[in-house]
Amino acid sequence: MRKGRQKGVSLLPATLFCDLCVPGLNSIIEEKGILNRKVKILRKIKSRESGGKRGTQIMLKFSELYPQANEKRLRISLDGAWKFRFDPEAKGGKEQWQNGLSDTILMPVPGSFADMFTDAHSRDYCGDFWYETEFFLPDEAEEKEYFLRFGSLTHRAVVYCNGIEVGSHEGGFLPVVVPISGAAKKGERNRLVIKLNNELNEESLPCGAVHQLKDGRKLVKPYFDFYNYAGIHRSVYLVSVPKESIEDYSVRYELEGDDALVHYSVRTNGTHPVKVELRDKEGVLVAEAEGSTGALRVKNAHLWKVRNAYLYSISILIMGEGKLIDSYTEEIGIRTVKIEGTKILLNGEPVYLKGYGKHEDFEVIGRGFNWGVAKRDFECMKWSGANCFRTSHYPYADEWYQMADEEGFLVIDEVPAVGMMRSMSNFAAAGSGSKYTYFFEAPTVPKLKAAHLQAVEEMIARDKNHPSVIAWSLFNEPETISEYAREYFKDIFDYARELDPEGRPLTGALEKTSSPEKCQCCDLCDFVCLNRYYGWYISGGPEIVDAREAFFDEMDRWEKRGLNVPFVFTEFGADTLGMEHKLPSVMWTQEYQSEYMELCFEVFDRYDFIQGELVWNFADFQASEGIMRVNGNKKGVFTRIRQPKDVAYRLKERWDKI
Ligand code: GCB
Repeated sequence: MRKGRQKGVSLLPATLFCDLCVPGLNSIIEEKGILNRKVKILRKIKSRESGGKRGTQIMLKFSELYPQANEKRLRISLDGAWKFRFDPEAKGGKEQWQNGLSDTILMPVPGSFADMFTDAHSRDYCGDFWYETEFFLPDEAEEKEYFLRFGSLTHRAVVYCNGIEVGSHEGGFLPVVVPISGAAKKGERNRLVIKLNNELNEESLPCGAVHQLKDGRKLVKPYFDFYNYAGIHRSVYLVSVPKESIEDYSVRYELEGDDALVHYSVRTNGTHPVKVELRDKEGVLVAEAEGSTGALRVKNAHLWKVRNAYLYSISILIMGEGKLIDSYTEEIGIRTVKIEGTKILLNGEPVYLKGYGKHEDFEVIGRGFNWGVAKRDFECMKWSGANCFRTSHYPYADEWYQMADEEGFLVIDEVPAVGMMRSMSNFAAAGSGSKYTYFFEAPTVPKLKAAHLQAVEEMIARDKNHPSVIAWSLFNEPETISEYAREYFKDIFDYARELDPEGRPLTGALEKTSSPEKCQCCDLCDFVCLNRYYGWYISGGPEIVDAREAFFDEMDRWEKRGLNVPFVFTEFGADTLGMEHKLPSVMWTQEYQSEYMELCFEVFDRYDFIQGELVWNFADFQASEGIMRVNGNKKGVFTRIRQPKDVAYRLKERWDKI
């Protein structure tokens, strides 16, 4: 065993954690091998039926269930001020910083480090950086398994407990769960050190590059249009679960007249029987069943509806010798999602999506999760009459989905597959269709694809039980017109279809080069999402009349292609400075943003197959510096501090009526 490796956990080798989703994944980099291997793994784990007609219970090594405290489980927050240190020379490993950091500063967790600083070098730091804190491991009487659960670690991390490596993870937008039972000491304070890295490359998601500056510093060059915030962005929990525990569950719904069937499937790591109970909002038991798979019949079911959510709570119990061994309780909503022809059906009723593409982005905290900001965002979205948002361009913190469940919001959940075009200004290239590279032909693709499959798997594992999640978005604006792209995405879509127990619709956001004539991937999508900027990147200002023509022309061509699926605009927008006014309008003014929207509305209202409009963006957000951006992207309907621009009132007027 290598020095520093966790003792007594030979069953949990170091590779285990990077290979968290599919054991051995990281070592499989030969492209063809990846999917075959994954499919094989799926077959293996299919032995436990998911209780649904489609979908497989995902066999992540560690439970993705959101941590909770109850009579059998412990959940202790480690959020607060941690120690922090940059490591520009990448000497931390050699100097054994995992045993404790010196010369540290304080850094809030959760939060991005960038905007905490007042100097540019620190803000724009690129490379390794370290965090440290301590935690006390209670000496519980019962034998337990102990884990640390990070909502995310951006973009890659190695976790050490008392100097021992307990896990590592690639990908900055999904939970990282590491076992610490073998490394942490009960009844004592334990040292937790994490090495992070925020570099971008073409083998992991999102894509980008690193540029060497003349003074020796590294500068990150995202191939996407949002600031490359990094750090510990989400809450960190110390978790204990009984030795025999509930690892995962999934649900799927069937409506039968006024009743509903909740098909469930539970995965435990033991042999004791499982019991499932369903309670209504008042806490009244409405159905119960025994067995790790089964169905609960709910008489006169209250359905989870758009902006009118009804949540039941599902309790899963493992019982043994008349005693409770483990339990897990969560809120779920009974609803179905289906695509039929050009309609999106929720509980069998057509729904038109109104809302936003968003970002996790705010002053000072960057991409750090904050309940107050999330609350304000939901209030602003509700005020404007919205019912939906896309988690552009990565899965958000768990708590966003919990709030969406509660508020009856529909979520298009997106993997961090963004920047898949080798360009520093993708957003502009994408809008005009001017730049184009055969990204999926590169030698980096096999590794990238492995990372992509892993992210899809982790996202579906984490979010599958949220009623708010109505669809999975598997990409944002990649090249989709080559045969390579088709081959690449076919595998990604097939894999996602296998994984979701509910078989939710799959989609991805297409940029303009993905035209009706050339796109090779739109038929993989259950509904097509378009990002279009006619009147902004194309024919803006005085040329808006040409934009109108071109926009109608493209939509006529989509109609001709006859895909017979719903289309949703996942992006349309115009940069607008919150203080700028001009009569008559010019680009960047409030007046122009409103005129631009009228053009879009005219197009949306003409075609029946258009079933949704998600404006880009909910709020102004930080992006990399450049001549295209004025201290960030200003396409927000709200300013970065969440105050409405003029156009917000126009959207409200329109959406309140739809
Ligand atoms: C896009 C991208 C988005 C950008 C947006 C823009 O097409 O998907 O990430 O921020 O355009 O504002 O240019």
